[in-house]
This record gives sequence, structure tokens and C-alpha cells, in this order.
Amino acid sequence: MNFENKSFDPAVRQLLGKSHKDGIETVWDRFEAQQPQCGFGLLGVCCRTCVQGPCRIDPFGSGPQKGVCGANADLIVARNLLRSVVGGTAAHTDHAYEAVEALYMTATGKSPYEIKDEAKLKAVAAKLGIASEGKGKNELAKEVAEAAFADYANHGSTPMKWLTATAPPERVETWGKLGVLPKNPDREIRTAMHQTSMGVDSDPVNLILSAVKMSLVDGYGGMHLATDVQDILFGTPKPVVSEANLGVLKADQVNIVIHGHVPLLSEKIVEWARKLVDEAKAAGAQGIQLSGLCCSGNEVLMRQGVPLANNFLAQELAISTGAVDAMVVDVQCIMPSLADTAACYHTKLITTMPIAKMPGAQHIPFEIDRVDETAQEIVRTAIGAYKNRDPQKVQIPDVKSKVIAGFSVEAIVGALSKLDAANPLKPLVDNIANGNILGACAVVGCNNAKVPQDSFHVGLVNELLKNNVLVVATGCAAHALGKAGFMTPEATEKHAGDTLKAVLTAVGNAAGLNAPLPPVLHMGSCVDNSRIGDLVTALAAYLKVAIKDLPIAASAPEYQHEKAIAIGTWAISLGVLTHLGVVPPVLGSRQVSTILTSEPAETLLGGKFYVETDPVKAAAGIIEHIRGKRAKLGI
Ligand code: BF8
Ligand code: SF4
Repeated sequence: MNFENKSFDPAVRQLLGKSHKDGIETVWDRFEAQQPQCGFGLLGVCCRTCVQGPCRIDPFGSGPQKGVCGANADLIVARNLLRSVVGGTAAHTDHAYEAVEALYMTATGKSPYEIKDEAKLKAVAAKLGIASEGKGKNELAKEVAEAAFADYANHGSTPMKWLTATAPPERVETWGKLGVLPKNPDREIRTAMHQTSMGVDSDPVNLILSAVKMSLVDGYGGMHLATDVQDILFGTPKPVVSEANLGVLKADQVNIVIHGHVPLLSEKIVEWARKLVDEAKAAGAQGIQLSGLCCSGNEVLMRQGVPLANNFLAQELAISTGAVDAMVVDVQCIMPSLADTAACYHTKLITTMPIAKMPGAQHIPFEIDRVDETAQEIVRTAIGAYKNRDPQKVQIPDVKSKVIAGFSVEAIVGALSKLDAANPLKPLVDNIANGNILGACAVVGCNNAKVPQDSFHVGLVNELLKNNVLVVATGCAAHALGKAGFMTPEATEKHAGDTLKAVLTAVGNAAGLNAPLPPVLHMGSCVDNSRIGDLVTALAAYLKVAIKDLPIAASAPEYQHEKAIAIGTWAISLGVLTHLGVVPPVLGSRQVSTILTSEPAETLLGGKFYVETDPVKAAAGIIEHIRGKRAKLGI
């Protein structure tokens, strides 16, 4: 059978054959069963906000143009959009809040974690205006955690501190003029849910402005806060060599797959998997092999070098290798189908969070103060399951690629400082100015069953690199590019245009790699899009221009999640052209689509969405945009 229209990934194509033989239903089967998908939903013109509905607007103009209450297509589309951004923002802020709780409990001696990165703690404190002098790390961490809590309890009229402390002043001013500076993340989420409830806001423009405001909550009260706190607790990533794809699973070892998003428990699973190796050996295994799916996978890759198993669309197939003894999940992007898949094998599916349980899974609750016990129980459950593995059912694709990951801003600046210690950004900026690097593009986001897995990521990045555009990546896009071999020095030789290759070689050699830097820099999980924000903030500050003037772009070629919609809205709010490879459900409103993809967004924010479903055309559009920005800068 030909599975090329399902996935670019050869490991996935192999396993699709096996899963069919094993009688496993996958995301692709269910996607097919859903065809044709509802045209009203695809256009965003279906409203279920109240129980007089569902109402839907006829896009061809002959049927109803208003819902029962009188809402038209523009209102319905704008309201649905804001609710999506709220959903994504709630996910990220809830994640960040949990990390802050862990930091606070650690600082006050109530958790078994330790603060691993005092330098990052001091750097974050300094941005917040908290003095470090004479304070122990726990005392300082407590103050930093309290500053985060203060944002979440802000009853005043000042904007969120985490935003004003970390966003570029030019942006803060722009957002202030637009009236979209958020104050308290929880309150903004509550207000937006109120605003979008039946019979409140009926002004599409006002709703879009609230989506912009919500995306800033996501950017700073969600992503940036989560990254900062996780770095303080677990260390800021440094370059690390590892591997990606299902070939990292080991036939003779206990395989534990870490899946989800919040690294609080994952870090401890890594620690205990290392400590309990002898128990695995006593059970007849050669050791314990950890690997990661989705963004928990990215988190433990970036900080611990744990290899990546695969990205979003292949989560069921990881289990269908028959070699996974336990898959442990926390929150977000976890397919509800996993319990059914696991039931066909010996795999223990373990849920850990009170808000993310699954019928058929084993629940081992994660609590910060007893995380060591939880992590041990999980590792021992996996070891216990190993003996039940049926070798007849095991098929591990012999497919994996080397990856170099761990490119935090600190790591990038560290590598560049080998070229110019006093002015680390200068070599990068000089090479952008002289055209050796045409520009940069952040390729981020998910897999989506509407797109053959990874194919858009790979197709787009091939074109960008050929044209000397440097790529940074996060999320499932980073998995895709890692699996496809773009995160190695060899990829620079193979894929980068000549001038980009020369720069990456010079930086790699100066940094002591004796090889070029990879042409795609893995910057982390989806909350680590904040790192990309920090990098472009630093570049703009160095050049004394606004982010919107830089020769850069972003792309979410295969996005699916509400979080990605929130992140994309944040990116255009920062002033970045943001390409979408899947058509967002807004086309049912000409007003909303026009505002988001053309001159209104560009004039007000500096960025806009650019929708293009063909990878080669998308790359051409991004390159044209970058050239346009270069021309305006006179470079
Ligand atoms: O936060 S990229 S499919 S795993 S949502 Fe989910 Fe999308 Fe993957 Fe990470 Ni991000
Ligand atoms: Fe229909 Fe209006 Fe209710 Fe939406 S809010 S379901 S358009 S009546």
C-alpha cells in the first residue's frame, strides 16, 4: 500500500502498514471517515454560542445571512476566532502557572526540585527590576515567583509585568495605543469569554483587537513565563546531540515514551529512569530507553538530550511498534484514541494530570511535593510491563536521524560570542546586512491530518535554505525537521545556499564544533517560541529598528491546535509576517479575513497572516517578503 499521501516520514509509512495488519485504527483512518468535512465549519460561519442555535450563515448568499439573534458572518467568525485564541492562551497560561507554583514551592522548601540555573534566575529577576544582591537563590526565586503571581492577581490598571519587562518598548507603546495591553491573564481570559457570550460584543473589529490582546497574554503570561521558569528550575538549554524518529526505540530495553507538554514530571522521569536502570536489568532488559513525543519530547531533548520518538500525528504509531512499555502523558495534544491503541498491545498508558484523564488508561497522579514517588512509580510500571511484551508484535522501524538541539538564545549568543565576544550579535547582523544570510524564518507548529505529515515543513524549509534563509524551529515542526535530517552539520553542506553555508561553517568552527552549525536551529517546545521572540527582540534592539522592519518571517505550515492560533496571532502582533499552510476557519467573513491578511493588520501591528497551501509558493512568498524588508532597510 502507498502511504505517501499520509506522511513524508518513512518510519510512519512502515508502521501504517503494520497498524493496518494489527487492525489498529489511526488518525488517518478517522480523518478519511470524516470526509467531507462541514463547509460551514471550515469557513467559520457556524455558531453554537447559545441554544437557539446552532446557526449557520450561507456563504453563497442565497440562504440565511444572519443567525437567530441577528449575528452575521463577520461577527460569528470573529467571535469563533477569539474563542480559539482564548483556548490556546488558557492552555499556555495554565502550563506556565503550574511551573510558577513549582518554582514557589521549590523556593520555600516544599518541593524536591532544586533551582538549577541561578544565572537565568538573576537575569529574569533583573528584567523584573528585582535586585539579586545579597540574596540566596531560594529567596530570589521566591520573589520572582511572587512577581508572576502578582500578574495573575493584578487588580490594578497597569499592564502585566512579565510583558512590560520582556517585550520591546516600541511594541509596548504600539499595543498601548491600540488599547490591547493585558493586565491580568486570568481576568483577560474571563473577560474574553464574557465578551464572546451571547448578546455581548457584536463588533468584529473589537473582537479582533481582543484576540490581539489575548495573544499577548499567551506570549508573555503563557509562553515567556513558562520558558523563564522552566529554565530557572531545570537549566537553560545548551547544544546537545541526540537522535530523532521511532528508530530510537530499543528492542532489548524498557521503552518509556514521554508525551505532552509540561516538563515538571518529565524531568523527574528522566532522573529516575537513570537511577533505576538496575531494576530494568533485573527484569531482563538491557536498560531503559526514554524518548519523547510532542513538546514534552522537545523539553527533555533540549535539556537532557532525550531522543525524539516522533511528532503529533504518529503518537498512535509509536504504540503500534509493540515496543513501548509505557507511554506517560500530561496535557495537550494527546489523542483520546491512545487508550484503544494501547489496549491492542502490552503498553501501559499512564495519565498523570487531574484535568487529563482517559478511560482505559492507568492514572498515576502528579503532585509537585511527591513527584519523586510518582516518577519512580511510573518507571517501575514500565519495567513491570516489559515482561509482557510480545516479541511477535514488535516492529521498530530502522529509521532515525542525528539531531543537534538545545539552541536557546543564550546558546546562540554563546556560539556567536566566539566570533565577537564584545558584540555577539554583530557577526549575525553583519552577515544579514551583507546578504550572506538573506533573512530568517521561524518554522513552527504542529502536524495536521489535512497535510501529509511533515511534508510541508520539509518542502518549505528546503526552499528557504537554498535561498540562504536561516531557519529556527520549535514544536512538532522541529521534530519534523529533525527527523528529516535538517539539524546536522551535514545538512548545511547539503541544503544551505552557498553564502549561508559559509556563515554557518565559520560560526561552527569558531564555536569549536569543527563543523558547520546546522541550518535549522532547534529552539525548543511551543512555549519556547518565546525564545524566538527574544531573539528577534534582541536583533531589533541591536539594529535600533522595530521587529516589523527586520527581514524575517514565521510559518506554521501544518498547524492544528488552538495554541498555534494564539501563537500566530502573537507573532503578527509582534510585527512578523506569519505564513499559515492550512486555511484558518475565517474565510466565511471577508471583513475578518481582510483585516488579518492585509493592510489593516499590517498598518496597526506591522505583521499579518499569509495563507498559502503550497510549500514552494509559500517559500517564494516568504522570500519576497524578506527581500522587501531588506530593500526598505537599504541592505
Ligand atoms: O505545543 S506543535 S501538535 S505538540 S500544539 Fe501540539 Fe502543535 Fe505539536 Fe506542542 Ni505545539
Ligand atoms: Fe445563533 Fe446567535 Fe445563538 Fe449564535 S448566538 S447560536 S448566531 S442565536
